[in-house]
Amino acid sequence: MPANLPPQYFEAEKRYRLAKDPKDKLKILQEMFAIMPKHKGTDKLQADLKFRISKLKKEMQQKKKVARRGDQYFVDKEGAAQVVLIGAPNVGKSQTLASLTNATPEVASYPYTTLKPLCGMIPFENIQIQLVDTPPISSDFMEPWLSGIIRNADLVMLLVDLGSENMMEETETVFRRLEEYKIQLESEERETNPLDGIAHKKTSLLGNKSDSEKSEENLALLIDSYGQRFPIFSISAKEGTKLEELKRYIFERLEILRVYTKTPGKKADFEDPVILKIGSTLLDAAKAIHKDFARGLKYARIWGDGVYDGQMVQKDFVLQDGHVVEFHL
Ligand SMILES: Nc1nc2c(ncn2[C@@H]2O[C@H](COP(=O)(O)OP(=O)(O)O)[C@@H](O)[C@H]2O)c(=O)[nH]1
Ligand SMILES: [Mg+2]
Repeated sequence: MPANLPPQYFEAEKRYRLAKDPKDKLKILQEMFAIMPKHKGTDKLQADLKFRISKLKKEMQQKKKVARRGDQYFVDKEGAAQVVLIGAPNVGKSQTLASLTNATPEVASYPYTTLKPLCGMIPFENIQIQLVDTPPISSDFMEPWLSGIIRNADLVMLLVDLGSENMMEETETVFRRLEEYKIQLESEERETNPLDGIAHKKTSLLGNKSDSEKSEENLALLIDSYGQRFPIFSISAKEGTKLEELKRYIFERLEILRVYTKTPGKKADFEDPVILKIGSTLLDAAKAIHKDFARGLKYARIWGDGVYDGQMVQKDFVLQDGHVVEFHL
């Protein structure tokens, strides 16, 4: 069946090609979709337009998340938590972002390919975790704004090249550099002491390139040198080794839990969990949803691990991952 597109469609398409601003482009695509007659003959075209609209929307979102103010970059948090990838040049930060998310950073064998932060979302079960790729840290240079990004992250993954001849030196340089910016990488997050201003950031070491020749020897050395101070995980971002395990590992390191809300007499909404820190109470959950909710909260009924179905609990009840909560105000 021929598509039989009206002349306005072609006119819009022409404007689309000339448009520069993504916002204008999006509007015109939506217009084209509205103008187009919807029948069998345009099935393919409809699907194509829908795809272009959603792709453009995604691109626009991605742009907005990384904001630039002067010579500073900021990355707005999105999803359940924000994880930042840092490390020496060429350790595979960009490859790791590319392998874990739908982002398409430049991956190259020469250093300093990545000049600004770039983020993607790691899909894990029913949630998305934000992953941020960053420019390298070396003895020659570190982008000063990178310290702000690290301070703001929920978890730091310090990448180490298990194939490198200079693995230890490269890694030590990162620690030293960050100390100059008053950032101390540690296994657990601690409050910044206002007296010294040092940020203590929760960090895991991530040995990459486990496929390379030196990797076994280097991993042993890494564990020997840092195993007491940091949890260590190893992958091959390029070969895709241990990536699924890494996603779960990151989720567990984040120490977050998911609770689902329901209204009386209805089923729970398992699509859109409320994300809370481990140890959060019923009152914390109510606050996370809405402050009025927290104010009016009387009790809740809970379903899930460690409780009997519909058990009545009070504000100080400590929630667990997977709990279904029915608030009563
Ligand atoms: N053998 C191997 N090479 C890798 C792996 N991950 C990245 N690379 C290579 O290491 C180089 C640097 O990667 P890139 O992601 O750009 O590093 P970045 O500078 O840390 O962002 C590229 O040539 C990649 O192909 C891996 O798991 N195994
Ligand atoms: Mg890079």
